[in-house]
Amino acid sequence: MSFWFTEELHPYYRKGIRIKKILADEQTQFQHLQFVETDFFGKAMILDGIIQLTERDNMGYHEMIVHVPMLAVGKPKRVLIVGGGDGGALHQVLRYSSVEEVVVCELDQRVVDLAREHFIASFGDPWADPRTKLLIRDAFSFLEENPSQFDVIISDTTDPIGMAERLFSDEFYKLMVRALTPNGAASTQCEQPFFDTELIKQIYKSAKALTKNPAYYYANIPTYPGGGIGFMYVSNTPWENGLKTQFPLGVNNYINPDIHKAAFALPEFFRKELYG
Ligand code: SPD
Repeated sequence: MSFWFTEELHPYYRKGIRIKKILADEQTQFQHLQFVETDFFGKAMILDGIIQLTERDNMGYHEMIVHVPMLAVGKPKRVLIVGGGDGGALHQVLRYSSVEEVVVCELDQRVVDLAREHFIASFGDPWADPRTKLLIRDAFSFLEENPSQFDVIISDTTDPIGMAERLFSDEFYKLMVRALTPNGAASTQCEQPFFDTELIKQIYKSAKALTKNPAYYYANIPTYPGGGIGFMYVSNTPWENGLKTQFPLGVNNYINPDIHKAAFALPEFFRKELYG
């Protein structure tokens, strides 16, 4: 027997999916962690009542958050993933033969352990790749203490609630840009144009003060509020550089050259809000 799961991230908006079975349900040191089998979206991971990813629609999120900065840089060698304990972004990063090291800075070991078990069919075991270096710690303090240089930084976070709120602050963007190589690029989970306009404007302002070519782009993900989510591209290197780079070996299920370009086209109300 299946039942409805309803998510309420915003007090004025709800969405629901049907769940067949709860596969894991535990309170970790940091959060309420659930893995479920859904009716339509395959397995899903839910943190504190908010859907983080499903097997069926995560490709829009992970391919876009990873390939846009990676392709812009060309041949990235060192990559940092902030959060990302589910392994979806890591799986995409490892497709690049130029990558020598990927540091994943994830707060919650249980997310990694359970995602490794439940998402093996989708992501394989990217944690076993010798290029992967998992650090179980807070990414903010990691960046404070390690101004070391990464070619690409991917901020694959939860929503700006609780501990994650700092990862959407001007201070975090300063630390992140300090940790990028001069022509490196970052992409960050940057929420929903309808619901989070002011937050996105603030983040764009920070990114604009720190780099020459920031830009906002968007992907369709039915299980996120509003049916999709946006990303902030943060770099001195224009994102358009990536349009000339070949995709890495392996299969894309969301990104293609048209989507790559079109993702940066914004609806007029939001384009005006963001770029004036
Ligand atoms: N409102 C949901 C936002 C989820 C962002 N985090 C996704 C993590 C996938 N690796």
